Amino acid sequence: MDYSLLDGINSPRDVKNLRPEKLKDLAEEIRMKIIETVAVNGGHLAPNLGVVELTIALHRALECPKDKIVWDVGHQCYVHKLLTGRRGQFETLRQYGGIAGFPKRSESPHDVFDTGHASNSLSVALGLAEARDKRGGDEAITAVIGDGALTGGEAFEALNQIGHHGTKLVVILNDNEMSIASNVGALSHYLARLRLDPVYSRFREGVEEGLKKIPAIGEHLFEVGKHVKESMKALVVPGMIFEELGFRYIGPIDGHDIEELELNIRLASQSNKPVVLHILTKKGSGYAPAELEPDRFHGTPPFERENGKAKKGSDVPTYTEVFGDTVIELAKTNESILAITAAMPSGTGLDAFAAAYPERFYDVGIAEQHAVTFAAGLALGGYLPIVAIYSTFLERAYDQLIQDVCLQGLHVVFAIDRGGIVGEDGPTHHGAFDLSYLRHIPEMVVMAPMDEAELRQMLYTATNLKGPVAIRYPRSKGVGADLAQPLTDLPVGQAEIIREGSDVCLFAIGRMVKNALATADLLAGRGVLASVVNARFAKPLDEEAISWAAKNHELIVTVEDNSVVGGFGSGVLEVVSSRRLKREVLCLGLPDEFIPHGPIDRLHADVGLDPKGIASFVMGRLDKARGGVKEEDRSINIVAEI
Ligand SMILES: Cc1ncc(C[n+]2csc(CCOP(=O)(O)OP(=O)(O)O)c2C)c(N)n1
Repeated sequence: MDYSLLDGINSPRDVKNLRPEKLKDLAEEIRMKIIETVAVNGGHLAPNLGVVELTIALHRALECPKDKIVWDVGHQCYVHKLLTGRRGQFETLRQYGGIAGFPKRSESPHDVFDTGHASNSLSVALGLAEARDKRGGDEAITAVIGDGALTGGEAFEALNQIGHHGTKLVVILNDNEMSIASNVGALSHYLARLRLDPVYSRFREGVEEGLKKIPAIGEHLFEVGKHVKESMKALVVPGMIFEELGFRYIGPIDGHDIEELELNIRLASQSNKPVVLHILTKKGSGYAPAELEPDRFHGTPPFERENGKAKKGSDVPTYTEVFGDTVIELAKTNESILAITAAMPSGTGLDAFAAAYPERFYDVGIAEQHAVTFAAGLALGGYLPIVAIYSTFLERAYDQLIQDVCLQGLHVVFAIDRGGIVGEDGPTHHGAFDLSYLRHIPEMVVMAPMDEAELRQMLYTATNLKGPVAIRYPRSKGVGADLAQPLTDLPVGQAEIIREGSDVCLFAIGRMVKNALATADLLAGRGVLASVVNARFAKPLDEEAISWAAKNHELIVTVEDNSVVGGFGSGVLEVVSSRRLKREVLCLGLPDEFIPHGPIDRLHADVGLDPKGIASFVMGRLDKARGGVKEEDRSINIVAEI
């Protein structure tokens, strides 16, 4: 591929210096570069292909980094990265040690805010704009938000305050009618009407003149007064919702026309009021497979560039797939089951359920807080809601978990996908905290399966309990476990001893059980006999099993793919302390820092959660306890010893 134009872009200044007739070719080169790179590294393809022209226009119209662009979610920042001095590193996108797939302030002064979670760009932009005004600055502040992210409550909260203050800033509403899947909600219908009805556009200029011309009504209308006039205007003025909230509305305009975009961004930036610039784009634009399947190419693993086909992996199902299939199986016999997603039907595996039981499925938009409280209402009304949300996004709904579900002991099942390290999406997406933020909530039962077969049993068990239940599982293929076992209830709060030794007890939870078993093999090779316990429950903890471990081993080692602070291991320490068990405990988990992006196995190895790392921690601790320190003590993760 010829990248002669892109190769000359080292900063936004070079984009400005390009002759307008060259811009289409630049857009083409950018598209090719992104397709080529994402086909190898995986990443957010379709959102980026949709904003190529927008990003070029932004960097021509604005003076970055003095002017600020805040990208909502940030998954669409690849073009921005290419145009702001990171072209040379672009091939390292999302790779270990390479540039991130999201904006990172540490990477470039052009990245204004570290993002990954949706719907917060307007709040950030307002903060920046208010700070500018207080300081007496004159930089332009622009937020770019998708129609999907606009369904998030935080965005509404910010619109409300921006309109109140009338702060000068620009909101670019990138409307492609898609969240990850098709966008949902009443606002989305409103935007669709703006898109489609040419009457709106015709009336935009000089609406009052237009109204006056309506025979018999027009003239009269303007005498009746402002109130009626405004409500009539609402019928015909595009973007009236935004106008009513205190914004100027411009649009809808073609989001793939660089010249028109540039002109309108300049215009919007000159306004003294907040402006919503509504642009229409196509997700996946310029790459046929992504245009056809924007959902699949929203975030994609590596694929064949020529035809977009997925690269063949193993046939073992993912935890997500097993969850999706099991919910369908359970719903067949349990008619009270309803399923809820917050804008992630395929990501959570609920797309198959949605197809099988459309009337029992809810996509509430990017609205995790609402999803949880909505589930509380459904539970109150006699249904059994299963709320499937990624660990990292459920952080949004912490208050709702406590107040609206657990405080009232409601039977809501939380299927928490992407628990633990997730890989290339990095720190905004790692599910590092769920065991910590769930474990201390009264009433909550918290489980984590050691394999995909146990996930099925846990889901079944959860549907038979009475109060709030959470099951957290990782983003990965299963281990190839037998999925044909009949569904049976697991005894709540009971761990499972799966290997018995006499020196060390490895007390592991979730996918770390597999690593603990491999560690036990490594330790055996060094003459150390290890027991392995599959904890199953982070709450309630199996106190008897912990007592057994304390009585029969020199050392208890807890292993979890969760922050070591306040996690499962902390719970074990609490039991050891409250039962006065007098046994040394080594807690291994994710260290008290944000973990970068990279392959899951590599990141686990970095923090010592691979079998080699765990064995090394154990040997270090045993050697110390036994007198001679033979190995370097790498136990950075120890939070306490008893
Ligand atoms: C709080 C939160 N929930 C869910 C997600 C997952 N997510 C990432 S992008 C996205 C859809 C965004 O749609 P839109 O804003 O329209 O942007 P587009 O990808 O269409 O450009 C979702 C649901 C997230 N990043 N943050």
